[in-house]
Amino acid sequence: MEERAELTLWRNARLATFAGAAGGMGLVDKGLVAVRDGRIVHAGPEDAFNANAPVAESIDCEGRWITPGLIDCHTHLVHAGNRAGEFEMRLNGATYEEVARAGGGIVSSVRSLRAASEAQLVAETLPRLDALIAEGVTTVEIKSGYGLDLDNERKSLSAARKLAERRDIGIVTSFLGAHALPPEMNGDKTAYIDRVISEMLPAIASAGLADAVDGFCEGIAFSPAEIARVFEAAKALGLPVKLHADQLSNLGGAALAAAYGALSADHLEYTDAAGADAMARAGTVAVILPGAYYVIRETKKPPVDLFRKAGVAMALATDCNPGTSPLTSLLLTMNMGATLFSMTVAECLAGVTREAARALGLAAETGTLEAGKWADLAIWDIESPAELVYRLGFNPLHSRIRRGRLSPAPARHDAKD
Ligand code: DI6
Ligand code: FE
Repeated sequence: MEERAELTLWRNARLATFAGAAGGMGLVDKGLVAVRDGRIVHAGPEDAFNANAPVAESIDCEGRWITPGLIDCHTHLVHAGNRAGEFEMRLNGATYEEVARAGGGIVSSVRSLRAASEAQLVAETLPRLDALIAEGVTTVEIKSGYGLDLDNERKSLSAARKLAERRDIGIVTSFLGAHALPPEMNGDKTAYIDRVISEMLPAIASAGLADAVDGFCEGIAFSPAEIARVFEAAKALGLPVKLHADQLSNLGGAALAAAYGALSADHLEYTDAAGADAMARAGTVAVILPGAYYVIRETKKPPVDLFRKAGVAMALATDCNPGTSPLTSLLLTMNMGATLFSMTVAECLAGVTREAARALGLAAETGTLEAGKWADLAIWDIESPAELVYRLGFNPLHSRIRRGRLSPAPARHDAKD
């Protein structure tokens, strides 16, 4: 008889699988998740499951809800120091653009990151990562973009990769060399983009440090033509692209991202109908980032209704960064998505699971409870999925399973272990 690896069962659970018809949560009342070798073999009604292998362990979930492990698909988690001072400037009336033009903003985080060692970056980032993990996050995307030269971008992405050795979590990296112009380039954006394309990107790609290439298309950052050059170079290296698009103005970033078949276009407050249609045709996910909208007191909302009408998938992410979104809670992010942008409970939850996986090109591996995918689960002490979106500042996570294994809860604020 064929030897089969043993099964682990989570039974007597209610499931939000996010499988099946788009838009639905795939709810199952008396559900069971069966796992073998870290992958789901069944996620559905308990009575539709026949164990075809020895059961190593059977866990009674006592009616708790199981969702896919949460996915934060847009973060700048690796950074050094903080910008609370700038926050105070903005409280006194300065705008994000004014702060940036006065030499603050991204460039001040560049100074701090360049001064930090890789080990310091890892140590500084662990408490932020632990805050995400404590809410059931099993996959996190982390961008570079505060190094802005080869050595420092490499250090930043390498620190991101190292986090996966320190915690039980999936880390996906994006090279964001085209985030801001470093001061040593003296305003020469063309020369900097030359450097990104010919020096930084090839070295980072050949070191395997980037899973995707990102850019910031904005008046205070790079033009569509400059971003297009970066995307051409990424394409030539076989790397998928994504874009910070239409955050502060409409430069046609969403359509540009779509033209390159981007995995996602992110922010999108100023995206118009043409941009949304282009994204729909390309299958580019709209990553909505309410933390940044909230912190910079933006008043123009991302066109959620246009995305719905056009059939653009929507994800939600923290955009955790020291300037515009010092946010390390996907639960709060969902509440903001609902309260600020009128996203539904199903949209918010799909936005941090199924659609977030899609935004990272990981839809075949994670993001739903479906046979064949990694057994990345979050188990919750709640009575309905809406509770995950409804509360502010309360964390009902019961346990977190990654690749079929119960993860120990991280020691909060302990970066030294
Ligand atoms: N858009 C943002 O919101 C962040 N980066 C970006 O391209 C801001 C990053 C920062 O201010 O440090
Ligand atoms: Fe961002």
